[in-house]
Amino acid sequence: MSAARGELRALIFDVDGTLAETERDGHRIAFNQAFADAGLDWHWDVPTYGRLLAITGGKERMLHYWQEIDPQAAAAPGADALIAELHRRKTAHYVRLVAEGGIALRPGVRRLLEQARGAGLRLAIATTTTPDNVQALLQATLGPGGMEWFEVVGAGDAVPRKKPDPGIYTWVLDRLGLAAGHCLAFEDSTNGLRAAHGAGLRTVVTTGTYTRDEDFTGALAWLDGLGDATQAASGLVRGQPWQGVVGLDELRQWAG
Ligand code: XBP
Ligand code: MG
Repeated sequence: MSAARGELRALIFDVDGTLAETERDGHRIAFNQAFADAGLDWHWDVPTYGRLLAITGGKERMLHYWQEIDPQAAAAPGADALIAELHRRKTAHYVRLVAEGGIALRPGVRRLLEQARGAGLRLAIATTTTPDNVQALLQATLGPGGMEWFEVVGAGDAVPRKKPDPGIYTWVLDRLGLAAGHCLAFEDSTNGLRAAHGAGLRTVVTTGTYTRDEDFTGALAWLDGLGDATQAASGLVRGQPWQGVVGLDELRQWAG
C-alpha cells in the first residue's frame, strides 16, 4: 500500500457481513428459496454455504456449485440463462426478506455512520452484492432515505471482476475523487481485505459469523466488531491488543 496518508475524508463500507450479518440468514435462505422455486434439489446448508462464500457474487457462486455437482450440465447451452433466472428470483426473495425486517445492522454500525455524517465525513459502499439488495437493506435499517447517506454506491456488476479484485474499490475512489490515503475501508472477509488492500486502502476488519477464523494479518484493525455502549469490541490494532468502542476519534488516530 503506497498511497500517501492525509486527513481522513471518507469511510468506505462493505455490506454483507460488515454492515449486517446478511449471509447465513439472508442470502443463503434466498438462494434456497430460488432453488425450490425452480424445482431443483439443490440446498445449501450452513456449512456448505460457508465453503461457497469463497466465491464472491451470487451468479458466480451458483455456477461454481453447479460445476462441482454436474460439470456437463453447467457447460451446456442455456446454463447462463438458468443462472440469471435463479439470480433474479434469489434477489426478489432477499429483498422481500430484508424489507420484512429480517436483518439488523451489526452493533455500532448506525452509531458510527451517524458520527461520520455529523462530522462531515463522506460515506461510500463497495460491495459485490446486487444494487437492489443494498437499497433494500439500507432502507429497512436506516429508513427510507438510507441510500442517500452514501454518496457513492459501488455494487454488483459495476465492475467486471468481483472481490478479491480491487476493481470495486478503485471504482468508488474514482467517483469520490479521493486518494486511498484519505479513506478507510471496512470489511469482514479475506476476499474483501484483499480487494481493499489492492486499491491501497487501509482497512478496519470486523469479523463475523463466517469469517472469525480467517487470517487478517496486515489489516489496520482486526476486531470482532465496532463495539457499542453495552459490548466493547476487541482484537488487534496495528498488531497490538485493543479493546473499546470504535468511533471517529479512534479511526482518525489509527489513520493518522
Ligand atoms: C458478498 C457476496 C455476495 C452475496 C450475494 O461479498 O459475496 O455475493 O453473498 O449477493 P462482500 P448477490 O461482502 O465481500 O461484498 O447474489 O447479489 O451477488
Ligand atoms: Mg463482506
